[in-house]
Amino acid sequence: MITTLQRIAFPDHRRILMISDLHGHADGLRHVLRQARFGPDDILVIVGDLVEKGPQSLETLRLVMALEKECTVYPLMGNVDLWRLEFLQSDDPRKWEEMKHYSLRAKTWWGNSMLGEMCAEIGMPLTAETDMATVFPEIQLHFAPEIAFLSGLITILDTQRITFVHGGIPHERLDELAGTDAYPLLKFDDFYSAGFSFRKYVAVGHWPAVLYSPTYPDFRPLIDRRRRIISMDGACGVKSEGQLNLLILPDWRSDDFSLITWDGLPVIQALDDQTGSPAENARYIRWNDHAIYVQRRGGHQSLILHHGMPMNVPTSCIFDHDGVLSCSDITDYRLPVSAGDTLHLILRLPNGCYVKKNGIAGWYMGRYTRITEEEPS
Ligand SMILES: [Mn+2]
Repeated sequence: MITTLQRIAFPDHRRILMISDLHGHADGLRHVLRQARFGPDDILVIVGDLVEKGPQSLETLRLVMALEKECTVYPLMGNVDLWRLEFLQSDDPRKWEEMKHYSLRAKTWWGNSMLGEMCAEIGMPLTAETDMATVFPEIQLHFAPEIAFLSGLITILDTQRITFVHGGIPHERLDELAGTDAYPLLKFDDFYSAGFSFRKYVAVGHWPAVLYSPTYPDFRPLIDRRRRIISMDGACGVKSEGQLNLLILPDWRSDDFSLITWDGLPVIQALDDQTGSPAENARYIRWNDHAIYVQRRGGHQSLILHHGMPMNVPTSCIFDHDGVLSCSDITDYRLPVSAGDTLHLILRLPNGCYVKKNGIAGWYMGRYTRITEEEPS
């Protein structure tokens, strides 16, 4: 797939809404758009990765296709979207088998897969025994509109003050990038750490912004006004505590970002005040640096060493990662909380709760009341 570049000028006096990495969360997208009162007067840019890692890949595609008909929507290609498109357009039986095996495993990770949803819809549920040579032509026929939609997704959207691309760009000479292989721009891992500065804002998804957090885990978009980078992936679908980040500008000339989020977690209300621990002392184990040594394993909590530093973590966070004892994303940061605060519940231990407050994860040890019920598991 080659890089496609679309240049447009946003009209005056219209809100610009941007979001990325929907990853099969149609309900979450509906929720944030409803919260924002999104309508035909607004502009919505979806910065890639619409499908997989969530329960509603097909529904998400169709929701965006329907929105496109009624509103001004610019959906961009993500690396996962391209991966799916290449499968759906392939005539190579080995690729079909590869996708079948991936999708069967994805079902155990995320409860569903786009291929699984497609097979279910045409009445041929995906199992290890599924004959892809039979199923595949049916899929190509039945899902022709979705395939056409995916193949029309653009790589770079360039506007007056913001350039949108799923992964990142190595420089701002966009005409030179147009026509080159799109994959490096879609799967530009750890883009912010590459250190670039730009004249226009470069707005990306792909790499969860929480991985850039220097201290405690912050799931909100990273907005660097000096280097002009907006990194908005809230890790929805990738992490259980991830969220969709809908960033809103009142007008294309404005720098006044506002944020609406969705994470689907149960909501609680704090009944006690809690003093926060010093942010600079917080330890945050993240997935690209999560090897640990277990010093004392307990029923609920375990004492571990991470880079030689002791830390108490929930025992349920410890797992075997290809033979290396590891810990899923966790911090020891204690959030500053006031009685009455709304918190999103991630994990409950006998002595406290791991929660998110305004997009930041940490511990709350006080009492609380339940506002919304946990989803039945
Ligand atoms: Mn991606």
